[in-house]
Amino acid sequence: MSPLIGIIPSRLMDDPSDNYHIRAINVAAIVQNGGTPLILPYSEDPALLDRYLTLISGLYFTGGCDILPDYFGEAPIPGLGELCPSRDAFEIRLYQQAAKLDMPMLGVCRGVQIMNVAAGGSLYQDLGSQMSQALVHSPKGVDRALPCHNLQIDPTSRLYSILKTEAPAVNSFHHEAIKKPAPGYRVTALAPDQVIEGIESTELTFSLGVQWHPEDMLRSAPVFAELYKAFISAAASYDKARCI
Ligand SMILES: [Mn+2]
Repeated sequence: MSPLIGIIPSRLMDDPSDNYHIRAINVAAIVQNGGTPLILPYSEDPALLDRYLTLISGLYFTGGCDILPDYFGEAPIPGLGELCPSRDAFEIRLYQQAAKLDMPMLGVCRGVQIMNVAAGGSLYQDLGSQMSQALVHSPKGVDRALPCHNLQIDPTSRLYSILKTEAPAVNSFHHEAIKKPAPGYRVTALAPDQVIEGIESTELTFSLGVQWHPEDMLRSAPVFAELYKAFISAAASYDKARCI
């Protein structure tokens, strides 16, 4: 049976419409690669979180706004962008509980950043002001499917075994990035300026994330569908093991 994948929507702190947002392309990436999507509204209620975790077999952390630097022990710098503290708190709690269950997790862009922070790592709040040699990682007004920079993928990584390519060209829509990878995670991909573009857990069965947006490139770079297939296949195995 197609595993239920929890997808976390985005929301902005100062949005007067008070809406959740989910890009349809994120839902399509799950559906087209064999998952059943379930969008998870935020909650501080531990009972509701537990209920979510008993329903789903995989967690998909999507893109969105910046992360409260307090979570990695820093004060905000002027380059920090829009925040959503209620999302940060929800995702960190969800990550930590899902990690205890060894539930498969996939993160893209902000998604990999929040996974890293939840697991004890840190971020650059703003590459442009904190990393002098950084290339452009957030080009303005470009098609989201267009590549922006290349990557070097570590051939010994899980990510490489999924994508089977060492130097893909990827899109890039971020100004934050992983600074210190969390304990229990390894770096899997670097941009030419050494910005970390991928990490994966060395302890959990399937917990990995990428800094680019594979969901926007599934037509131009169909190889990125393998990332979703591998994640959803891990979720299917998790679901099967739980039912025994
Ligand atoms: Mn980038």
